[in-house]
Amino acid sequence: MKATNSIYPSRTVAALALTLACMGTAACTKKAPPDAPAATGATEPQVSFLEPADGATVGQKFKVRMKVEGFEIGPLGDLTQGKGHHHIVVNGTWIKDGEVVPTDEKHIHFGKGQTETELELKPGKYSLTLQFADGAHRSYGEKLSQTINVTVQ
Ligand SMILES: [Cu+2]
Repeated sequence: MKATNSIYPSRTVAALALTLACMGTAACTKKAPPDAPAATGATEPQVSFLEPADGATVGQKFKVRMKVEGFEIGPLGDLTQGKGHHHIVVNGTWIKDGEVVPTDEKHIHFGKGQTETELELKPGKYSLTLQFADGAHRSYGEKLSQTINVTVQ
């Protein structure tokens, strides 16, 4: 015997259908799980801009946040391999492994171990390169760099 549904008022059936539809929608729009941690052992050392995002449009004064993974922030003069400090290169490029990062308007050193700063730039398009280098400002090369582009308004 079947058709026991017929004993329910049609409104209940409609409500049930709606519930199922909602569940379906919820399942479809469910956010992807956050990035799983790297499953392959040790993380490759790397640097990255936490802020601004690549391609971002920012004001003439904007905050920059820098991150290093696998290497440590160290004081100037500490030449331990794997330690160093951040640099930002404005409209330049990463510095070859072992070369000293210049000190000029385009190359900003964060020798106090800063991981945050505020930049002030005139309106225009810029590339910003984050470059990690040791306690004597000797670059750790391209692998410890990241370049992003921003538009300053
Ligand atoms: Cu430096």
